[in-house]
Amino acid sequence: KAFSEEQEALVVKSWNSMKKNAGELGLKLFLRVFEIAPSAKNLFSFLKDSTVPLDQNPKLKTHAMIVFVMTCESAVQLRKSGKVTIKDANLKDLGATHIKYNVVDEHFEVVRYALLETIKEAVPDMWSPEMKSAWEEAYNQLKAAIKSEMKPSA
Ligand code: HEM
Ligand code: ISQ
Repeated sequence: KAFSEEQEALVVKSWNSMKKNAGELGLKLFLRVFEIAPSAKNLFSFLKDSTVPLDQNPKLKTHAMIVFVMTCESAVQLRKSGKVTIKDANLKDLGATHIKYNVVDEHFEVVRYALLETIKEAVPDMWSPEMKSAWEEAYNQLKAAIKSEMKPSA
């Protein structure tokens, strides 16, 4: 099914309203992920051996923000061309990174769920089933693009 202009608008509109709080949202996204899957903390090199509290970790907020931004960009691409394309070299790096850190399917489910919950709590007045499925579709297509590059290297 095609990604519509309305769906793109729902994603972009909610992100525009959220991005001023991007740091706080990023922290929330991480906390939500670790609430559901505590062991996922060990995947992140900057968290595994860190002695600073999560909310003071400088890398955490920027890392989480990337997930929001990339999902939002996916929505724009989906509407424009019907597919998600990430610049070739970057996509290969992304695939390689996620393979290297042993990210599996279940993790993608956890992050999708946590992302949607975080958005819902950030923009409760805007939230709707349509908004949910727009973000979900953008995320799923982005996930598919990353996973297509997550082939074990020979
Ligand atoms: C690294 C995005 C899903 C765990 C990264 C990086 C980006 C990114 C941009 C940095 C790339 C690099 O350092 O080369 C995304 C997006 C996702 C996604 C857009 C979903 C569509 C996941 C999932 C997990 C995960 C499901 C597992 C919980 C990691 C880890 C790193 C990483 C462990 C390396 C962090 C480090 O430097 O220690 N991700 N990611 N990612 N991601 Fe993801
Ligand atoms: C996946 N990859 C990189 C950073 C992330 C931050 C929060 C949730 C998932 C992530």
